[in-house]
Amino acid sequence: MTAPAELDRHFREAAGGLPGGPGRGDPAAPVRAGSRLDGTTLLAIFDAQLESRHLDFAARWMQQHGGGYYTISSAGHEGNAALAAALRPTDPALLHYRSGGFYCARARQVPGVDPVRDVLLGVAASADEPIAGGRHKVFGRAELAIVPQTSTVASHLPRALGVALGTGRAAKLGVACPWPRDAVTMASFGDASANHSTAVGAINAACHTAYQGIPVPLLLVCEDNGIGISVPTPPGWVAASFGARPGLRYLAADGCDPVAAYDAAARAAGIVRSRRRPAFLHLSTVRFLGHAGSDAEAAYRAPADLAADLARDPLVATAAALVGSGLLTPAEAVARYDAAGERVRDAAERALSSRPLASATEIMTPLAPRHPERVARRVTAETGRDRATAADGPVTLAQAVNLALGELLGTYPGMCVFGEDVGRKGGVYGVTKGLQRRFGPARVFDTLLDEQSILGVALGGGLTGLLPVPEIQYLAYLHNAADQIRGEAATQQFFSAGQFRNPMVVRVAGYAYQKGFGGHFHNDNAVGALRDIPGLVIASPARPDDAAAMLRTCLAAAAEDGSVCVFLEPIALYHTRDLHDDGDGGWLAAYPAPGAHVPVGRARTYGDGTGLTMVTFGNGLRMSLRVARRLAARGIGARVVDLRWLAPLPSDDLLREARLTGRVLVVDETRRTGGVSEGVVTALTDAGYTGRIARVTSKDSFVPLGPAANAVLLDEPTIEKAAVGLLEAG
Ligand SMILES: Cc1ncc(C[n+]2csc(CCOP(=O)(O)OP(=O)(O)O)c2C)c(N)n1
Ligand SMILES: [Mg+2]
Repeated sequence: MTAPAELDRHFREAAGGLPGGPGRGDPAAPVRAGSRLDGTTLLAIFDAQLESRHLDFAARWMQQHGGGYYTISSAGHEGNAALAAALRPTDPALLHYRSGGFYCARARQVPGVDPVRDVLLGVAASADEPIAGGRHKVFGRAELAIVPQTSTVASHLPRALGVALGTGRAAKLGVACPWPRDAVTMASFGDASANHSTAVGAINAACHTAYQGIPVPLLLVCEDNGIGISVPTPPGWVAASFGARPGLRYLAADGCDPVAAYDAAARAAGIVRSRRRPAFLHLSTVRFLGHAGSDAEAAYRAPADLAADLARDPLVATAAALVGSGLLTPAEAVARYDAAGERVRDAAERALSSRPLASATEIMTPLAPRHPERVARRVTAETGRDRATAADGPVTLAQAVNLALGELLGTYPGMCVFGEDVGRKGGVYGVTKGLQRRFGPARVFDTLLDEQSILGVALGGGLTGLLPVPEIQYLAYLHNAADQIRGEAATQQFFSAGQFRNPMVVRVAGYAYQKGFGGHFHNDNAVGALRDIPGLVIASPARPDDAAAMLRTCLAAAAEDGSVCVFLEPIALYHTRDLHDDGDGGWLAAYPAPGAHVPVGRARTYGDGTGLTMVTFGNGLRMSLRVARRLAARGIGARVVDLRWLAPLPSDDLLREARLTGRVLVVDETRRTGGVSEGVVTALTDAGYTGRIARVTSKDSFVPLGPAANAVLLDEPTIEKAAVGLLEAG
């Protein structure tokens, strides 16, 4: 491995040994014939690169002293400082983890930001670190328009697309956006990451969008060091993959040469800004210090390759450009390097004694803030305004959601409804019918068939001030994009101490019991993948009136608290009209009055029986109510609790209703393992409930096609039998 000491010695020798340049150069003049880069800017780039390099050395030194927790370095990638110089500090940036040069360069463009302190506090995992508050080592800062990223490679690219689309859309809709209308959104990533399906999907979505003439001001930057940890990228692959994509302008440059990198970046940024088309900037770089501090690079890289990389050190190249244009002498270049080193080392000593995160409360405070009173006030204020959409008679679940979406689109100017088939067709089940006609294609639109990109548009849109309501056509299709909710949406406030938020309400059609439309993918009941995501709100309405009221709550919580909400709609109940008997209209309900809402985490109880408490949700509610009537005929009084929220669970309501009977039957249409009932039983036990508990669930199986589905899904006879059994047991 190229060790820090070796890298340090090489720079001193190479920069110090540069042939002297001409007499004093003019800092205002281009540093190279035909280039747009002037001397002052190149000096700023150099200073940023020096800081970044010394930050990498300091991170290792801090680790050795037991006070540093992150050693993935930017060494060899410092050419990205030129990228920052070619962009505006108001251009939103979603950065690769080797972006020290970029960060330090952008910080120089904004008064009051000390990038050295920021980065070192991040390495120290200090609570005083300005963006993540020590929760992760990230490059991010609101003042620098840098949105912090997680460690999942390429997972930020769908979001970047959403930011690029959102900046223009927010301006069009008159919604306040943190970034200007003509901003270029920049996202950088590594060469191996470029192969990740998330990257490929997002880039494809950008091309697909631009191909239709829709503005996509997105600059994609691949920092290609030729390797991903230990696996080489086939030479030429990145260019071959992205060099000739329809709708994507491809530019390449030597990322180790600051002048070439700057000129290419300026050209690319200019194209994106003026034409509102995506561009792919391919910068070749080198990687020093291995993949991370623990990486024994010598095991998989030949000494000759390491030596070849060293000869391309971007810091030496910048020093050479400065010396060659008479802006510095070789000795001055080295002195500047040493001065930066001293500054960084001083700051590193201070960072070692910085304040760590102290408690779970402190860590979790920004995770998912909740202000129920403010949410309630917002619902009342907002929905009181638009009464035009309220229906006269009772409505179905699908109609209620449709009316509520219309009401809320009329209420929140930044709300956008989008997904597969939601626009012209109005959704597979007609839930979004008529909304595009009423609110226009800027607010209600069809997307391409890619759930990761749909969620990415929401993730980025939320950052730009929009209130995204994406639709996932079926619950099964959420799973191939789950990381966009789990790793991205749900972590945004956590990793930015609440400075960035991506409010959204993800509507998902789900659960089983569809008649005549079978198979696993249309009858998925797997909610376990959502229930363990910290901070996520999961709404699971069953009744039409609750659905509308809960959608109001979710939009208000998203607007007020930046909440990430998943709104699970039971497909089988969309058009259900009756409860007990044909024609009884028992599953219809009046559209809720203006201002009515359901607070997050509040259940609803039906009946006042004292024999047992049936705890349920979704299709289970209808089955339980039907069973309760039959039990009543047998002299058994049941009360039925509809949870309505699967996260956070309505624990207080649950405990109260459980204690009223001392016998609880959990009626759970999801699976026995990983399903909702496990959480309900645990919540009751945790709260000190000591009565009886039983549960009935669907089988631990996928749902087969046709009538065979009934063999694995929970049904009413099973519920009834369990209820009777519970009473017989005492
Ligand atoms: C989705 C995902 N899979 C695997 C990893 C583990 N991982 C971290 S970095 C990396 C290599 C990335 O290489 P490249 O994109 O070329 O970036 P470089 O480190 O070379 O700059 C891998 C496999 C990850 N962070 N995320
Ligand atoms: Mg790489």
